[in-house]
Amino acid sequence: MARHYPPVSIFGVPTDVGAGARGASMGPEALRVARLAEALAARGVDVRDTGDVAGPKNPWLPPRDGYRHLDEVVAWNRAVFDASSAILAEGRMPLMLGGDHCLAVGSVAAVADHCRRNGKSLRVLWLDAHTDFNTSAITPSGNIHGMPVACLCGIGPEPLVRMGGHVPALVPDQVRQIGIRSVDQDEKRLVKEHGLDIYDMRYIDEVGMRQTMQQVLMGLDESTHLHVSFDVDILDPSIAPGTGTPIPGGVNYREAQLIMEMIADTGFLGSLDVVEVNPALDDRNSTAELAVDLVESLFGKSTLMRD
Ligand code: 5AB
Ligand code: MN
Ligand code: MN
Ligand code: MN
Repeated sequence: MARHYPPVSIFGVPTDVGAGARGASMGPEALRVARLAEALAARGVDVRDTGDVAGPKNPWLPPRDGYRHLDEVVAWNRAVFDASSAILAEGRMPLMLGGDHCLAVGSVAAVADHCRRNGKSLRVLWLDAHTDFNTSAITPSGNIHGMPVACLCGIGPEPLVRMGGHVPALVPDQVRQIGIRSVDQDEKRLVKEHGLDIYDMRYIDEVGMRQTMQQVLMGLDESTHLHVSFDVDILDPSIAPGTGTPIPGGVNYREAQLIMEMIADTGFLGSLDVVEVNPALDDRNSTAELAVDLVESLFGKSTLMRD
C-alpha cells in the first residue's frame, strides 16, 4: 500500500543575504523550473505552491561586529518564521525553497514552536558538508549561513536566537548532522563542547550509509516530527556543482538516495528545507534537478518495490 503523506505547502525565499556568494536567491525559481511541485503531485501528494515570501535586497556589504547583513538576515527569517508557522497551523507540511541556509533559523524555530504547542518531539536532520555552528567571535567569514545551528541552540545574536520565542529553540540532542566534512578550527571546539551528534564523511566511509542512517533514525516514535534541512552541498560537487560553498568528498548519488529513502520509510517527515541551490554556479540546472529527484525519494519514490 502506498504511504500517505500530509499535504505540502511550498514557499520560496529568494535571498542570498546570509551567503558569501551571490546567486542562491535564484534557488526557488530553479527548483520550480525543475518541476518540484509537479513531481510531488505525480506521487499523489496534495501540493500547493504559495509563491515567494518578501524581504530586503542584498546590500552586499562587509561584516560588521562579526555579522554580515544581520538586519536583513533577521528580516528574511521573520518572514520565513511567519510563513512556516501559518502552513503548520493549517495542518500542512512546510517545504521551504531557499535561499541560503541562514533561513533555517526561521523554518526550524517555527517547527520547534509548533512541536512545543502540540506535544510533538522534534528531531532535526541537518544534511550538510558543514556544521553551521559558527558565532560572531569565531566565524572566518561573517556569513550567517554558517551559523544557523548555533543560533537555534541559543548561541548567536538576540533577534535570531529569540526568533521563535522559546530560547533555545533546540537542544543539541535533537539534532543529527550528516555528511559533514568542513568544520572551522574554533567551530570544531564548539560542536564538541555542545555535544552535537555528527556523522561525518569519515564515519560514513567506515560504517556505510545504511548503518549511519539507522543510528540517525534511532529512537523515533509516533510523536516524532522529523525536520529535514537539506543543504545541497552535502552532495559531492561532481554531481551538484550549483552551490556556493562546494567541498570535495561529499555523498554520492546512491548514498544520497539511501538517506532520503530511509527517512521516507520512517513515515515521520514533517517539514523540509531545500537550501543553497545556486543557479549562477550550476551546470544547466542539474543541481536543482538532482535536488528534485532526491525530494521525490523523500516522498517515497524509490521505495516502489517496498510498497
Ligand atoms: B552552509 C564556513 N564555515 O562559516 C563559514 O553552506 C562556511 O550553509 C559556511 O553550510 C557554509 O563561512 C554555510 C567557512
Ligand atoms: Mn548549511
Ligand atoms: Mn553547507
Ligand atoms: Mn553552502
